This record gives sequence, C-alpha cells and structure tokens, in this order.
Amino acid sequence: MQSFSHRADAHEAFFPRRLLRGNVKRAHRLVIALDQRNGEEALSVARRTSDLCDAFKVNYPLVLGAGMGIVDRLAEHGDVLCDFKVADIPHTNRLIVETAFDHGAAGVVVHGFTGEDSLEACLQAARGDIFVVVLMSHPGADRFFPSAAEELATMAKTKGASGIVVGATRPEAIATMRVIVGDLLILAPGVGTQGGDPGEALRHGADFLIVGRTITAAPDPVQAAKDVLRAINRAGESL
Ligand code: FNU
Repeated sequence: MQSFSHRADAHEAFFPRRLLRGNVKRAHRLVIALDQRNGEEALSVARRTSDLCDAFKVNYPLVLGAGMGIVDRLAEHGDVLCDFKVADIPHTNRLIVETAFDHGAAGVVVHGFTGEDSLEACLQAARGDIFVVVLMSHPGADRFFPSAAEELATMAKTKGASGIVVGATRPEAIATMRVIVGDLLILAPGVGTQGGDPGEALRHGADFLIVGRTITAAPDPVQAAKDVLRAINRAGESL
C-alpha cells in the first residue's frame, strides 16, 4: 500500500509540494472527506472524483455505517486517510492504528492531547502516515485547543509524525504552525461549509485542503470538486 510521503521539496514553491503515490506525482492539494454513512454512496463519489483529489478521508460515520471493509474498497480508488482522531491509552491506540493499516489505510489522524506515550504507540504501529490534530476548525475548539496547539505541533514534529491538522478556519494559526513544524505536511479541514477559505488556508501554509460537504453534498460532486480545484489553482497563482 502506498502512503502519504515526506517530500524533500516540502518547502519549495507552492506547486512542488505534493503527495507521492507510487511513481505518479499528484499535486491537487485536495483530500475529499467522505462523511456519508452509506458505503455505496461514498464509493460512488470516490469513483467519480479519484482523478480530482490526492486522497479520500474516512471518518466514523462511514466506518460505523458501512464497516471497515469500506476502507479496503476505497483504497482501490486512491489513498485513504482514516480520520479516527485516536485518543486513548497506548495499547488501545496501537490496536486502532494497526487495524486501520490492515485495511489498507495510507494514513491515520490521531489526537496528541493524550500525551507522548499515546502518540508514540500510534507512530510505532503505523505502516503509513500519522497526522496529529493540533487545532480544530469548529468554534468550540476555542475553549481548550489554543493553549495547547503550539505544544501539540512541537510534539508532532519531534516525535516524527508526517504532519498535523489545523483548521482552515484559522489561517493565522496555520502560519504559526508552519513555522513550528517546518516541512511536515499541514492538512486543513473546514473549507467551504465551515467557512474556511481555500486560498487563505493555502497562502498561510497549508499543504492540503480537506473538503467534505461542499463536494459530497453538492448536486454535482464532480463539478463541486472542480470548483474547489479552481480555487486552489487561483491561490497558487497569487503566491
Ligand atoms: P466538511 N475535521 C474538521 N475539523 O472538520 N478532522 C477539524 O478540526 C478536524 C477534522 C474533519 O466540513 C471533519 O470530521 F480535525 O464537510 C470532517 O470529516 O468539509 C471534515 O474534516 C470536514 O468536513
């Protein structure tokens, strides 16, 4: 199974930043979040948009609704990022991460607030990439995350995670985190439906946008994905 990869060129110009998948360099900078509960609906979107994105992200609604087999099936269409926000004791974390990779995941999203030992367990179990949530996109994240975010980013960097997750709704924080994490990947969810602007997130240092409902709930998901890609390309031109 191919996976998200560290890129030597991570800090070069906008477009050279990319995920690598096999020998094919892909640079859409778009991860599509499939938050449907119905597996066939998610697969239908995945089949139609696999050429328009770098990876698919699955979350609990889909695996609880359709079973973990959906990860194997989606992996036939592209890299799959399991957004399980793993946040438990090391032993349990290890089992969760192993299971995700057993099913063909390319990467797993984990929480960092459970501490170094819990994150280390995830990293040791990983057969692909681990992304640490540093600052969430929703308004309620204002309560606890800001005081911990920089420390979480530092831990992700020093422990060897592949990247971090920072809400696209918080572009200034993306810029701050970019300085802390250097060439780690920054994934930014919260674009569109949650109010985040694709260009702002990218200009402040995000590598990839995670976009769900703006694409999956659109009358024409393919057209919606193309619209997001156009916004991404416009942001690239203005850098
Ligand atoms: P959409 N997501 C998020 N904010 O939205 N993993 C975070 O801070 C975070 C996430 C996920 O709003 C969310 O669970 F850490 O429809 C959902 O799957 O575009 C997706 O990103 C956003 O979906």
